[in-house]
Amino acid sequence: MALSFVSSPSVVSRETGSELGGALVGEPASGALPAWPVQRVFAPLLGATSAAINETWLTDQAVTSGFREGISWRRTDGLLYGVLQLDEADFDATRGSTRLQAASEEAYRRIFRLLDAERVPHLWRVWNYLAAINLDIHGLERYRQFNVGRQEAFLKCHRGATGNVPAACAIGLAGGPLSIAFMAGTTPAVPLENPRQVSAYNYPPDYGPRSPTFSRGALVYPEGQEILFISGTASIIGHETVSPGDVAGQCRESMANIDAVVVEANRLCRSGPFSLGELSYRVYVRQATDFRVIRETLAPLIGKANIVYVQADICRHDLLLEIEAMASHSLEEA
Ligand code: 3EB
Repeated sequence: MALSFVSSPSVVSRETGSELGGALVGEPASGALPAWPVQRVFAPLLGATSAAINETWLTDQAVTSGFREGISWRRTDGLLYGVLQLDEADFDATRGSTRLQAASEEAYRRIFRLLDAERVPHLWRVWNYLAAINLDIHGLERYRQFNVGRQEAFLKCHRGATGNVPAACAIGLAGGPLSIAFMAGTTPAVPLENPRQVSAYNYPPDYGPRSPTFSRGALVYPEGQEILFISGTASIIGHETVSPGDVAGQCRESMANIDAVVVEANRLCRSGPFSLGELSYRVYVRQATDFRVIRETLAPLIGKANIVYVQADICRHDLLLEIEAMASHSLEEA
């Protein structure tokens, strides 16, 4: 298949020429990073046999790389993967904007400029990480500050902030810079929404002055292939958190939401239907003490799928976990 995804416990640094980019998730012992764009997700792995895992996108197409706008990127003819880190301390808070808001807006503006320059206009999937995501500071929770900056960039760059927006996750880490990885393509994504949930871009102002700019999932089309990205998914129905304080209940609601996005995907997909058992999952767990209950509750719902558990913060105080997932089908076999 043109684009594939591999997971390895070691810090792979020898290039084979087919790497596009990826993520290093966990708390690696060594600081050595591969030559391709890698997003560092510095957070404890739960239930893993290694301190860190390297997740890498491989391609059988020719790649070129670059560094521009502070973005480390690598691309094929049809798609581009990039990673950007911004230090909030490099930005000024103004009367109307916090440092994080300014950094978030700048990050997305840079991404859009790069995509314009590289003529890879369609943003497919974004992975957002920021420190202290639930901290209320300067009168607004940091996740909400991020949302203001992100939406502002979408609007100012004439991309619109509803409907045709990327699949995403936005996760809190203990520290570190604002870190954003993204995959974009020359062909449009088919955005997916969840009929059980209000679209995040239509959330009411109870969740902050600007709504989050993401879709619940996306179908994207590297050559000969269909990839399903399911955005970070939590225990939310309509726009409200359900089962606060009940971690098993939140597991079941999150999986019901993922199932609903898969049903939507199967209504619109070009390949055969996607199933929960074939997805690769990343589960963000707020409290490590909930890990066993979460693993036991998810096991019968997910089957023997590939699951990585990471301890990290979720964007609402009352959410105890968030689950993202993806799968790939070949269109030739369909
Ligand atoms: C939610 O459904 C949970 O701000 O990019 C999930 C996925 C969530 C992505 C984002 C936030 C984001 O609102 C939080």
